[in-house]
Amino acid sequence: MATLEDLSNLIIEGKIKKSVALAQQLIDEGVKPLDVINNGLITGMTEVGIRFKNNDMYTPEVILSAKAMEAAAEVVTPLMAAEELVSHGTVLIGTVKGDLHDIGKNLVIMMLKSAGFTVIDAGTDVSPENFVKSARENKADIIGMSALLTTTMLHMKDVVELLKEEGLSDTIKAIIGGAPVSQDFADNINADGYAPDAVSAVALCKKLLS
Ligand code: B1M
Repeated sequence: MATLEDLSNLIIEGKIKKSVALAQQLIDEGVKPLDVINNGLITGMTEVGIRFKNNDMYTPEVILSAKAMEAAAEVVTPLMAAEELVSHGTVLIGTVKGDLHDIGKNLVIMMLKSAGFTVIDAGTDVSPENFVKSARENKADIIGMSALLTTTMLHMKDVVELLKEEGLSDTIKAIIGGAPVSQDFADNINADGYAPDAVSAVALCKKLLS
């Protein structure tokens, strides 16, 4: 019988087709979608993050793992809607202008979705204007910004300032994350919060909207 641990291992190995097939098999066998995400996909991707940090995995392997995770998540996420999760609020999330790194952002999205948030993925290379426009259009409660480059993280400040200029700072919170940013940086640019990882991002969004 297939297990969630088998799925985690397939994610770590970056086996895209097998991950999709096993996610479907687990669902067919009655495993809850949220369990597949939390204890299969995220467990696998968390291990990938640890191995990557320790130089036991390299970029191409991380990308394959992320692709496997995303493909398997596509099988599972629509079923979560069927479980009628009550939304905790709407988070618009994207990678900032000039930045194409999206593996971490996608992990944060998965975690937020599995925790019951409505998430709008603004994609990568998102300009400050588009962050604010899209947040307004989608009635987002929170804008989440991800940056992996020391050059692009500076655009986070532009989003915070634009929100203020447009009188939206009280209604739309701005939070940041990504390897080069920190709580100090968040304080400096007057962001409403910083999260070092995907799990903390969920806790932060819950705190801001409670
Ligand atoms: Co690039 N890259 N990269 N890269 N890349 C880094 C970031 C770098 C540190 C590598 C290095 O030099 N050691 C370096 C940045 C140096 C710097 O600015 N200090 C770098 C560089 C220089 C570049 C290019 C400029 C290289 C070049 O072309 N010369 C180029 C830039 C392209 C661009 O964006 N314009 C580039 C390109 C690429 C690839 C396309 C090859 C690929 C990205 C593929 C993709 O994302 N689809 C890539 C990758 C994979 C990396 C590394 C190796 C891995 C990043 C990653 O995915 N980590 C990275 C090296 C490193 O990080 N040590 C590197 C795994 C991921 C799970 O972690 O994204 O940190 P992370 O997300 C975490 C947390 O940070 C947090 O939660 C996540 C999960 O726990 N988090 C949030 C992230 N966003 C959050 C938002 C939140 C809350 C938490 O709230 C909103």
